[in-house]
Order: sequence, then structure tokens, then C-alpha cells
Amino acid sequence: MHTAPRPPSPSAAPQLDAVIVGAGFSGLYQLYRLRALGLRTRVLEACDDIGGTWYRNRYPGARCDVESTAYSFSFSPELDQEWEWSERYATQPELLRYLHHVADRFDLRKDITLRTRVTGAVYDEGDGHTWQVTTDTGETVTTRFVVLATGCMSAVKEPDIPGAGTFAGRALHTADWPHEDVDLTGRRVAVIGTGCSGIQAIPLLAEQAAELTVFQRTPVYALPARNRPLSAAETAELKARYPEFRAAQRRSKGGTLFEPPTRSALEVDEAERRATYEEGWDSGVLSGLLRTYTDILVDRAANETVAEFVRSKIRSIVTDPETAETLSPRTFPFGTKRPCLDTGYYATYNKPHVSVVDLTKTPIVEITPRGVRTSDREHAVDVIAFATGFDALTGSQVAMDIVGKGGTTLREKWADGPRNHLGLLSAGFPNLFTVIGPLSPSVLSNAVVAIEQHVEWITDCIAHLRRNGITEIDATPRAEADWCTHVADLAAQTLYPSVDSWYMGANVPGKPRVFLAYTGGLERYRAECDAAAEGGYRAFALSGGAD
Ligand code: NA7
Repeated sequence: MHTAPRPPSPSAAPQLDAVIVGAGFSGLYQLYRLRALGLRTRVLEACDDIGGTWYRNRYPGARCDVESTAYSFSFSPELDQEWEWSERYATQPELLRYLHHVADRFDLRKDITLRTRVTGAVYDEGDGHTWQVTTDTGETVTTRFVVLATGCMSAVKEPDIPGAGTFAGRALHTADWPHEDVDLTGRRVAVIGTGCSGIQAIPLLAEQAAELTVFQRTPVYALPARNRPLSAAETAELKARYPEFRAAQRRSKGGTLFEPPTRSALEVDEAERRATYEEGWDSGVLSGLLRTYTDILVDRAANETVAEFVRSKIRSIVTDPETAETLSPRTFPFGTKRPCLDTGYYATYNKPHVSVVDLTKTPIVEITPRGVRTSDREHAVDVIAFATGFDALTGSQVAMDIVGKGGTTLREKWADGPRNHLGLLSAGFPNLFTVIGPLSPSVLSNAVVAIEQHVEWITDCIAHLRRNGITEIDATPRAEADWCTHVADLAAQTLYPSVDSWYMGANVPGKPRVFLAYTGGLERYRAECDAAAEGGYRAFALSGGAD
């Protein structure tokens, strides 16, 4: 049970209409929308700047893996016309500049409070139908609605390695990189972790370090980004067709545009398959290989054809055959962990000062004051860069003391895995919406398109409630149970749940194994959400209120 403060008396009118937690892509757009409805809204942001994911992930090489022109807001045609992306895949600084531009252009900053972490929220289940939100600055605010815009990858997974605090050199984490330049010239650097963050950082860290040792537990499949500057002509051409492009994005399955495959990988011959995979590899698109055939994510034999194709590419790039084999993923099907887009990742291992330690052969025993001790030796280093990932999708929410009806905390309710209806509302936690949280398409889609769909649905819902004098909306236990079953059933038709990935919560010790995202695609999901809103949100439990 919780120790949070008691809720306010039912008669007290809330100080605010809405509190939004987080000032990244989700929080900024939600603020814009709720303000347009005339709601008294505040965004509370833990960091000392806006930007969310794109503020925190400042490591060298941090870049989006969806094309910038698609990974950007679509709600304002004027914004589309005035903003210029410089590269096919924007770097973190450019994405942050974009979000600053959005905040300024739409005058959002005045309702954003920085350096204020929401620590808890308690629901008044009397007639008040309000949340009392508390912060680490000692503030308490009452509000009718709360929107968790805390992102999918914001709870950093601290390295679960003995002795991690004893290192006498400099310890860094990709999700909390220093603001000032880190000069690694002449330094011996260790990188622990080879997910997307590690893979983006390693080539840049290798440019400076005297020695770079990569500690790899599981190799991943990485595809070349083929990043390049965007020409003025390309940009002009895109801007001319932005309206139709944005409309098509909204109708798409994953927020990016491509022709869906029609054939099985097993019904074509080897030469044709190879040619198709070469094209996907050269496309420089994250899903370039996933979208080649219908059965890549559902049939192991089909998947193995593309997995072996990537391994053949690794062998063709990495000159030392033993290193190439160490870097070759063999323990999980292609795409069941998020693939990575890289720039020079595999070729970095051809440099004489770069090496990889295969932790499946010589596991890390501990971090020592001098470096990293594996089962066979101690690796002395000056700097350790942890690229060990996140408590994805649920971590940021269960970190807060959120107390719903009956004094139950969200943490308690989700002890066996997240439960909600449509990823939007969890039964017993009324008026508390989540943007791209668990059991929604979130990490399996272009996040910005998914965010816009959620924010717009939440905004329409709140507008409806206010128009009709309804002060409480809750998911019904029945609808929630059906949704959780539906999400699990869809995932079970794929290879995803067969793999220990952060999609399954498997990277965090003790986290329940549940597939955390909706695999049915954005298009179908959007239809589900629209259907649930029909008939005055009849799929939810609604109550009238006191004010
Ligand atoms: P990821 O994808 O979770 O990668 C974390 C990496 O760190 C992965 O290689 C892990 O190996 C490794 N890891 C984690 N803990 C340890 C320990 N204790 N010892 C050795 N290695 C460890 O996080 P990223 O930040 O790279 O990317 C997250 C997402 O952000 C990414 O997919 C994009 O969507 C954006 P493991 O695989 O668990 O064996």
C-alpha cells in the first residue's frame, strides 16, 4: 500500500484541467491540443530542458532510425513547409533543435515547468474525480486529467553488473551523456552493450579512442543507414507533396510508406530472394528487409533466409573471420529484437585498435576500479560507456507512485505485466491517459505518427467529456481483459514472444514476460480506437461529476 498524501476534499475544484507528464514529442503535442480546447494545462518535465528522448540520448552518433521527413509532426502544414531537415536521418542535436522550434513557434514554453519530476498521483474517487499530483520539488497540484507522456525509453536500466560503482575511471551511459564534449583522445574505452545505442556510438568513439573494447553479450542485426544530406531539390519536391504524404502516413500500417509484400520468402528461388534482400539492404531503411516477404516475422525457415543474408554481409565487411562470426547473430530470428541502422559499424572492427569480447564465452564477472573483469582476465580501461538500455515501455510509469481506486498502485496492478484498454486507460485509474505506452503500437511504428494518433484521440475524448459534463472516464475490467488477450493473441501469431528481448521485458531482471506492444499495425489500431469512441465512448465507464 502507498504512503502518498490523502486526496483533496471532494468539494475542492481542481487547480488545473490537465497535467501532462513529460515534454518530449508526446507532451509538446498534447499541450498544443489541450490548450486549443481551452484547458488549463501544465507540462511537468523532470529534465532541465524539453525534448524527452531527444534531450537525453546525447551520445556521439545518436540519430533517429526513421527518416527525418517522416519522423516529424504532421499536424501543421505550415510547420512542414518552414522546417528544413539537413540529412536523411537527423542527428540528436537536429531533432532537439526541431522540438525547440516547435515549442517556440506554438508558444508552448509558458506552460512547461522544467526540473520537476512527477513522483506520484493519487485519485480522488469520491465525487471530485481529480488527481492530486506530487513532484520532487514539493509541489502538489490537483487536476481532472493526467496524461503520461513519459516515452517508451526513458527509464534507464542501470547496469546490473557487480562492482559497477567501484570503477575509478569515467563511467558514462548513452542515455545520460555529458552535455560538454567528452575528449577520448588517447583513452582506453570500453563499451558495454551492442543494442542500437551502442551500435550508433561505437564508430564515433573509435575515431577518438586509443583502444576501444566492445563487450558484447548478444550480437544484433544492423543494416547500413545510407545516410546522406538532403538536397534542396529533394526537399522542395517533398514539400510540394507533403499534404498527400502526411495523409498516407496516417493511413499506413506503421507510419512509414511502402508496398506491402505479397509472397512468402520460401516460394521464390535463392537468386530472386538474394536480389530482393540486396535491394532491402541498399535501401537504408530500418524495415527494408522486414518488408520483403510476408512471412519474415512469422515463419522461422523464412526468417532464417534473411538472417543468413545479413550474416553473409557481416562476413563480407569484417575482414577477420573470427570477429565476423562473433558479430553474427545466431540466437534469435531477424527482427524479433529491433534491428539497428548503422553507419560504419561492422567496418569499425577492421581497425587495429578496436576489438570485441564475446561475453557468451567469457562473461563479465565484475567491474573493478581498473576496468572490466571477464571470466578469463581483467581489461584495464580509462572510460566505460554503458549502452545497456532501458526498462522499456512500463518503467517510467511504474516508477511513479500512482494510486488509483481502492488505494491500488499502478505498480501493484501491473506486477504481472501491464493491463489497460487500447494502451490508453488502465481500469481503476480513471482520467489517466498514456501516450504510446504498453499494449499500443508504440515501438513497432513510427513513434511520431503513433503519438499524433494517441494525442488526437485523447483530446477528442476529453472534449467529449467536457461537452457532456462527464467528469470521469475509466476502462472497464471486461474491455481491458479483452484488449490484453487480443494483444497477446496477435503477438502469439509472430516470432516475437519466442525471444528474450526488451519487447518482452526480458532485459530487466524480475520484469514479467509479456509482449509489450500491439503487433496489429497502426491502421488497424486506429480503427479499434475509433470504434471504442463511437456512441459516446460507450466502450468505457463514464460518470458525471460535482462541478
Ligand atoms: P538495448 O537495445 O536494450 O541494448 C542494450 C545492450 O546492452 C544489449 O546489447 C544488451 O545485451 C546489453 N546489456 C545489457 N545489460 C548487460 C550486462 N549486464 N552485461 C552485458 N551486456 C548487457 O538498448 P539501446 O539503448 O541500445 O536501444 C534501445 C532502443 O532505443 C532501440 O532499440 C531503439 O528503439 C531506441 P543483451 O541483448 O541483453 O544480451
